[in-house]
Amino acid sequence: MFFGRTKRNPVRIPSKPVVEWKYSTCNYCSTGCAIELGIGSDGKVVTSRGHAEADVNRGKLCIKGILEQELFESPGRGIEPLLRDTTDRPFAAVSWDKALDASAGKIKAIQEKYGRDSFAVVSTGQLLTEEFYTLGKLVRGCIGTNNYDGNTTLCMASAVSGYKRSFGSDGPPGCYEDFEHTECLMAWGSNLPEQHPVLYWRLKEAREKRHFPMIVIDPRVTMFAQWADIHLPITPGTDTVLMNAMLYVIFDEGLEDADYIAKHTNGIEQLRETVKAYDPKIAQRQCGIDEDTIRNVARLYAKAGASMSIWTMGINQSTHGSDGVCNINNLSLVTGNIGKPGGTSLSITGQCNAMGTREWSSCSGLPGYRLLENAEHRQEIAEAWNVDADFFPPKVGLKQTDIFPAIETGQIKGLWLVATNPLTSMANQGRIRKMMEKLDYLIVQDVYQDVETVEYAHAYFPAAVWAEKQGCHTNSERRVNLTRNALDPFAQSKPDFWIFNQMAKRFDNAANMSFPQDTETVFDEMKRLSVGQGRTLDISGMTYDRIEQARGLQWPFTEADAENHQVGSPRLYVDGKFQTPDGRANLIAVNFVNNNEVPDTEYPFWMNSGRVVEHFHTRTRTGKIGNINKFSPTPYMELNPDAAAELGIGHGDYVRTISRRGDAVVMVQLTQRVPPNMVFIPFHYHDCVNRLTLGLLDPYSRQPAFKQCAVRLEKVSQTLAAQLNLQRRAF
Ligand SMILES: Nc1nc2c(c(=O)[nH]1)N[C@H]1C(S)=C(S)[C@@H](COP(=O)(O)OP(=O)(O)OC[C@H]3O[C@@H](n4cnc5c(=O)[nH]c(N)nc54)[C@H](O)[C@@H]3O)O[C@H]1N2
Ligand SMILES: Nc1nc2c(c(=O)[nH]1)N[C@H]1C(S)=C(S)[C@@H](COP(=O)(O)OP(=O)(O)OC[C@H]3O[C@@H](n4cnc5c(=O)[nH]c(N)nc54)[C@H](O)[C@@H]3O)O[C@H]1N2
Ligand code: SF4
Ligand SMILES: [Mo]
Repeated sequence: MFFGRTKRNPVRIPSKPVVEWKYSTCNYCSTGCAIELGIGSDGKVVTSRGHAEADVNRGKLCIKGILEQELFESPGRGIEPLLRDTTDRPFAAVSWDKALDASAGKIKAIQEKYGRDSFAVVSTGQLLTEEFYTLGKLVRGCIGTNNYDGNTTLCMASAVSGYKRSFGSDGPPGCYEDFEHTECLMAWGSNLPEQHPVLYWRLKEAREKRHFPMIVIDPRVTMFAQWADIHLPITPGTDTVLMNAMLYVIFDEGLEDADYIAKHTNGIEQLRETVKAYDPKIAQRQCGIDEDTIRNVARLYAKAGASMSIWTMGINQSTHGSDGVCNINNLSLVTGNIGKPGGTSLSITGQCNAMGTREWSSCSGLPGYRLLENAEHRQEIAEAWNVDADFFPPKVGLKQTDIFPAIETGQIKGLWLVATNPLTSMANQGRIRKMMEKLDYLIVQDVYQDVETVEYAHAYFPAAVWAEKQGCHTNSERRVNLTRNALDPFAQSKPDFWIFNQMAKRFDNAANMSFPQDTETVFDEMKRLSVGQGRTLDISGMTYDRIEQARGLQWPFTEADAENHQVGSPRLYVDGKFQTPDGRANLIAVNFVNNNEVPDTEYPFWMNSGRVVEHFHTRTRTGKIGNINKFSPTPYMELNPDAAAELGIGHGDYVRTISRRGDAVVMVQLTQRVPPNMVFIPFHYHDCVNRLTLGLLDPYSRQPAFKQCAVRLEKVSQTLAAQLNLQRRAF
């Protein structure tokens, strides 16, 4: 018996003959999946697949990775360089020489008039490592501004700062394989199944083979929380209280690893003293997790043979971000869970190459984790680059979140944005807009010419995207992986690498320096700078071919490792020696001070923000791929049905969301995922959540607390709101 049509035409999938497979690494999240791009007879990419032999993803890709090849010819791509004198005039298309000459001229004129630091550069975590290194050489060695940072300040800065405070150096000490050995996993403020889907799949596989307790700490009932054994719906911003209460229980019940503490750490007395004030009886009232559960979780964690913590933005994007990271490290250290299989403190990175920029971009110092504050380091790099060491500042300059206020106060007059879209991604958009208006000169270098920030640009540089370039990424487990260029750059766009090299030629210092024209030579230069010196970041044994053969190699990877056919180093600090002067890790006592904007009678809801699986950041890429954008083309919020009923708001209604900074009209999706006093809004949409956010800064990392502020909701005319949102839906 047939229903519907009796004569069915079978679905035909057109064959896509592949002439060659090109090796590549996904350019979205930091999981670092290896991709093979299938090139057709016309030289175009016709299909892609996850690399079956890559340890990271073992053939898998998530929805973003599998459709990533559709980006190459997506709408809005930058075709040619654009210039204009003032932002109220239309752009004129110009040659690369003209765009670069004009921009270099403006940079120099601003610096001559207002000082070298009056021109700032803000980059990203999404370029290739060789590009980061070259940009660092250009900015620190030629342009010479100290106001140079990246969007990683919105993202990983607290993890970097916490690692440095605890272990004396940045660098996640664990690896994905730790899932296969751990006996207890705590996930702090991470929604792994949506934000790192293939990594979540690795975790799920490990738990299917051998069950171990999984505890998810998140104020929302995320997909991750739903699959956890224990979900701790913490009061926003109070993770450090919960951690202190766990430490209280661990010390109170003698569950610590006294031997490890004595041999490998400093600061135990202060830590013991500080956590005395966090008896779970008292702490439960602050963090919203009841006393018994705190004790239970502390025991599970401390008694397991190997325990690990992973975390992402629920910790980093907080006024206590850096302290939260130190306290996660404290939990690991006092229980001896560092450097052993399944026992670690692993920050899950965000962007595909946020690690590469941390290692090599010179944003927070000099290449290879060198410090501007260290005269020897300045001298080493000065010699390697052939620059006068006095040209380098002896202290690191402003972070991205301080650069923008410095535009407001007139200290900074010019800005070069590389692969970041701050008009949508920074907190308090209204204020950012005012800041951008004040710039004498703005260069935007982006794959797309329709990104919001271009509205304020004087110059637009069209960049080649991902697999139109060649170079490396480093993922969350320190694995360096390669992208071979599969295609030529679109229209007149150019690889960022080429743009930096061309810009360098226009600065006097470059005459005595070398800017190699291919990324492999740059990689060799980085290798030389990574050798020995006692730092963990050693890539001297890697080559492009070896990386491709191994489908990614984890640093440290020395020449001796290469000769011994090693596959890289899965873990750091295996011997309990840290990167501090005496080789011991620091236990950092952390006190909680409640300095957030919290809900009150006027603004009764917490506003939480973050991501969904189908979109990436400001949607410049995923918003253009129909099969991705269709899942959530409209800005929406998660709202609890009980709260909605009280306000007379229905599913699918538009509401005006108001904070002390601004307002945004957002569609309501009713769900029990959020508690009645919270709304969650994905941050992917322009003119949406970041019109509302406050973005208080962490004192150490300068990272904004995107996850906490207070809002109220108002009903609005549904017809007007629908019209407004229709305009915003599509690019
Ligand atoms: N699909 C997709 N994947 C991505 C990205 C993307 O845009 N889209 N971006 C990449 C990047 S750059 C990053 S940084 C990562 C981010 O990855 P995640 O950090 O996993 O993602 P978020 O949704 O920003 O935040 C995670 C969770 O933090 C919770 N949270 C909020 N406040 C608190 C709190 O006070 N305490 C705790 N414990 N949790 C809290 C939120 O409810 C949210 O569920 O994702 C990467 N992967
Ligand atoms: N409210 C709220 N705000 C947040 C967050 C949050 O959770 N909540 N998360 C924060 C975090 S963790 C992050 S990482 C930031 C991200 O914020 P942004 O960095 O502003 O976001 P993206 O959309 O990734 O911007 C990257 C830009 O680079 C372009 N691009 C891509 N590839 C290339 C390339 O190869 N070359 C060049 N030149 N351009 C390229 C893209 O088109 C895009 O315009 O947002 C932050 N903002
Ligand atoms: S999990 Fe991350 S790296 Fe892997 S395909 Fe998805 S977006 Fe790309
Ligand atoms: Mo991020």
